[in-house]
Amino acid sequence: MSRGTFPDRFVWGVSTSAYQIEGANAEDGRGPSIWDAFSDSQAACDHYHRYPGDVRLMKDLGVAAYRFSVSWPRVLPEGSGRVNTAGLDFYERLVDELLSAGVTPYATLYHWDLPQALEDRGGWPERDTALCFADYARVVHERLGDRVHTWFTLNEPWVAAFLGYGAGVHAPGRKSAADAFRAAHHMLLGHGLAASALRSAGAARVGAVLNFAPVMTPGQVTDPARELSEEDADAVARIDELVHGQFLEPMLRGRYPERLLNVVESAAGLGHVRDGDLAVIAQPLDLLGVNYYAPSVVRAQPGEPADPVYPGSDGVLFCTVPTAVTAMGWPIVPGALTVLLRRLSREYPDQELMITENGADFVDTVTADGIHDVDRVSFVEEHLRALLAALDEGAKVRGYLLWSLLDCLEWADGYQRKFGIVHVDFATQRRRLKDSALWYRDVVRRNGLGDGRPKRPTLETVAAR
Ligand code: GBH
Repeated sequence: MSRGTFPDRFVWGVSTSAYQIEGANAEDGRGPSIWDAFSDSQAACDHYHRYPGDVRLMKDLGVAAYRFSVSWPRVLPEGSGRVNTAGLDFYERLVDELLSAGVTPYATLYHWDLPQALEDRGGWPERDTALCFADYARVVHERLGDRVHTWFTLNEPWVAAFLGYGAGVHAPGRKSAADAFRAAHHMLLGHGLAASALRSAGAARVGAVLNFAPVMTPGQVTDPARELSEEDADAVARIDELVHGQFLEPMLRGRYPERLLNVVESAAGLGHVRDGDLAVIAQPLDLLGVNYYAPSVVRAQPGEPADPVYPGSDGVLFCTVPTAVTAMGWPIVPGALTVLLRRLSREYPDQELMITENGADFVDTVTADGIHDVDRVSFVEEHLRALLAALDEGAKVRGYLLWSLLDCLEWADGYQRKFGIVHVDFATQRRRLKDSALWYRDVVRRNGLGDGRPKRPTLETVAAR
């Protein structure tokens, strides 16, 4: 059992993304993004105007790091070519504010808000978008590179490609497996080109952020060591390659998983994967960002048709499990984070990691005397214990960035989903710290958890029921 303290210099922070908090979508020369047309963001958190107050909140919380994203269409309204200096000015003001508050900025270059102009030219399924992305990375680094030392290229390319181009539930709402695979490859290529551009421009640390939903059977949710039938093992491996291997292997080993290539080929052909691309994609990564929310629970089910989110998933059934869930209905399985970090450490032993997102939406109890979100406190606490277990085993996890600082715009789900440790009243834009923010401040201050036991049933107690 771990003592509950984290390594020296462990980085505590919070994460957000541009489209989810900034608002001001038509201000100071920003061009439209694919999300403007897809969901009406209104003012979001009006962070574009309220960033000094938001930075003050971070300072009050005592966090060392803030991961935000840069809006591509704010910097390049047409996606390429003309630079909108007013857009860069905003990020410069934000970064300066952070630095003077003692908060280290971590910049993500792409958190899903593709300039609409590039979508009009074919979007990520077109190779040219990858080249434009590298140019954009250069432009942003040129302005901020003297002050921002940690850069993430992409956030969750799987989500952007497969929910955006494959299943059509995210912008730009296209529904084609071929487009999704082509988009994924071009995002990887864009990552590689941008990473090498950042590196040659002198960036200190370059990383990428992937979404991880450890794939397990219902039996493994309660007993991670459970042996699988051949059929279930195959179902797990196929989904794992699609969601994780498709990105991890090219980025970290310069290759695609063999079996996945067959799926890609039958959906999209392989003409878009050119000689030399994988070498470009496999840039050394200083930091792999790990976003973890929930596992994917599957088992083999002969005859089951493919899920549109997961091309080639015929014969795989996505299951619900009798664990506690968040308001989104996502199963709460902290132990899956330990399993995930153990696996990454085993397969990519030299790779430094950072938890770049973890958190949950719950229905908070809003009262005059405070905002009570005991479920969120329990969620984060249990995940931090799961992280400690992995750290004790030697996982190279350098920090934990909680999603999210603010209640914000949850993409296609709108404003009803609350992931913040700070409550936002969208009518007045008033911010109020939730109990979880006060609790997180103590964790950060102590660099560790108290002695309190988690309040929610753990994996073990679920198994025992
Ligand atoms: C993150 O994505 C985002 O980076 C962030 O912007 C967002 O606000 C946050 O999480 C909270 O959602 O088969 O369609 O049900 C999380 C992405 C969520 C990806 C769940 C896959 C299930 C796929 N993941 N999801 S689906």
